[in-house]
Amino acid sequence: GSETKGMLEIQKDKMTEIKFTKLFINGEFVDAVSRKTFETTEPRTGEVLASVAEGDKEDIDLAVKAAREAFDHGKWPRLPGSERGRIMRRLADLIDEHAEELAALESMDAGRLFTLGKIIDIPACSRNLRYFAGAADKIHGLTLKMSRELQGHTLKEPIGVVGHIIPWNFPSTMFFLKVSPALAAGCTMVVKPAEQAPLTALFYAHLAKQAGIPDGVLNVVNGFGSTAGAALASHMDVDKISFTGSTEVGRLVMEASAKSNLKPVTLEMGGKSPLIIFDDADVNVATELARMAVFYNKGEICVAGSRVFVQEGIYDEFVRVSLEKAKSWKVGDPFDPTVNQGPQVDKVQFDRVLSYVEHGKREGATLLTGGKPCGEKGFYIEPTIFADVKDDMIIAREEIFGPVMSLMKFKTVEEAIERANKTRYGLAAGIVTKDLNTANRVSRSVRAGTVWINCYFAFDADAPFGGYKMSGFGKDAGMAALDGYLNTKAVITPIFDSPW
Ligand code: TXE
Repeated sequence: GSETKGMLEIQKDKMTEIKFTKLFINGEFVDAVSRKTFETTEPRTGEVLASVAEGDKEDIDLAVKAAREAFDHGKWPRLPGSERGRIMRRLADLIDEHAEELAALESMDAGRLFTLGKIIDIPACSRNLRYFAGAADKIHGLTLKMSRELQGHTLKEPIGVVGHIIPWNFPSTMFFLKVSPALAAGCTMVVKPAEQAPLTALFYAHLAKQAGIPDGVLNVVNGFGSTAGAALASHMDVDKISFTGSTEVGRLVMEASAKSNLKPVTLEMGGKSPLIIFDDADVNVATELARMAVFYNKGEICVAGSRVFVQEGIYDEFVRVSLEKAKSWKVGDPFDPTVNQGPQVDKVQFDRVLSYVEHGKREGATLLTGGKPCGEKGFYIEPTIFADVKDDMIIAREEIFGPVMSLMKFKTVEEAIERANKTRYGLAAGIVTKDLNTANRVSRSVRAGTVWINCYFAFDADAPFGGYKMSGFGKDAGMAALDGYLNTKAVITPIFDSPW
C-alpha cells in the first residue's frame, strides 16, 4: 500500500555521524583487549550500522579496576556533594546541547522516534541528572538518642563500585536512571549497555569526560550479556549491581551475586501491566490511553499496558474506536515526523513478537487488526489488536514486548482487581474512570509499583519506579533510587554521667 511505500523512503539525511565505538575505560576510548568487535544493526533497514568494540571479562576487569581505584583513592566520593552536583549539571547542559544528535543516534540504533527523542527522551535525561545533582548535597543521616549511655548517628556513605546492566529499549533513559543517582551518591561505576543499542552510552561517556567527571568514575564496556554482563555480575570487586532486562537474566544476575561476593542487586524486569477501563470513562480518552499504553515505542516498554480490561458497558464502543485509531497509526521510518511507530529493535525481537501473534491465533483469541510485518526490509510490525483474550492464554501471561493489544471484558470492580492481579508481574497498572472512589479502591488493591489514574507513562525523576512480585525490587528514580546507592553506617559513642 501507499503507506508501506512511504515507509521505505529511509531518510538518510537525518542520520548523524557515529563518533564513538570503542570501550570507555579510565577516561579513554580503547579497543577491547581481544581486539574483537561486533556489529550493531539498524532496525530501520536491517543493515549493519556500526562495528563496536566487544568487551569481555578482561575488559570488565580493567574497568572495575579503574572504578575501584577511583572509589578508593580518587576524589569523586570525597568531593562535597555540591561539587558533584555542579559537575552533573554541566553534563546535563552538554546533553541538552547535543539533544538532536543523541536523538538521531537513538533512532538509528534502536528505532526510536526521532522527534519524541529530541523533545521528550533526551531532555528527560538531563532533567533526571539535574534532579539528582540537587540531591547530591542533601544526603542526610539520623541522630540517634538510643539509651542514656549511648550517643549515635547514622552516616550515609556511597556503596562503592556499581555495575549497571541496561537494556536496549530506552538506551538513554535507562543509562541515566542508573547513572544519575549513583553519581550523586558518590559511587564509581561500570555500565554494560545492551548489545543491540550501545551507541548513545558511549556518547554520554564522552560528554561526562567533557563535563569534568574524573577518569575511572564512569566506565562503559560494550559486549554481550553472557560474557561482559556475566563477568560484571559475578565480579568480586563490584559492590552492587543494578539491572534492567528480562526476568530470566535478572535471575542469573542474582545467582551470580550469590555465587560471588553477595553484592546487593536491584532488578527491574518486565511486566504484563493491566490497563483497566471502567464504563464511565470517556471513550476517546480511554482509547487514546490504551493506544499509547501498548503501541508507544512499538510496544518495547517494560510498563506497556498490554492487558486492556474493558468494562462490558463501554466494550463495543471501545473496540470500534480502537480499531479506527489503530488504522490511523502510522508505522514507518522513525525519522519521519508523521510516523507513530518505528521498527522493532532487531530480528530476534521481531520474530519473537510475530510468534506471540501466532500463539494468540492458535489459542483462539480474535485478531481484530494487524498481526503482520510491514515493509520489505527492516523490522516493522503492524499495530495489532486481539479481542476475546482469556487470562490463561500465552498472550495474556507473557511479556510480548511488541505492538500487540489484548482486550478482555469484565463486569465488576472486584473482578477487574482479581484478574488484574492474576500475573507473576507487578510493574505498573492504569485505571481510567471518573469515579474517585473506584480509582482509589483499585489503586490500593493492584499489586504494582506504579499506578496511573487517567494517564499512562507519566514518569518523573521524583517518582520512585520499580516492581512488585517478579517484576523486581529496588527503585530507579526518586530519592529511593539514591538510597539504593548508599550504605548506612551507625556511629556510636558512650556518654558518661549523662543526667538524661
Ligand atoms: O533481555 P536481556 P533481551 C524483556 C522483553 C524482551 C526480553 C528479552 O520481554 O523481549 O526481555 O530481551 C544483559 N549476565 N525485556 O534478551 O537478555 C544484556 O546484554 C549479565 C524487558 O534483550 O535480559 C543486556 O545488557 N547480563 C526489559 C541486559 O542484560 C546479561 C528490557 C538485558 O538483556 C546476561 C529488555 C547475563 N547472563 C528486555 N544476559 C525491561 N524490563 O524493560 C544478558 N545480559
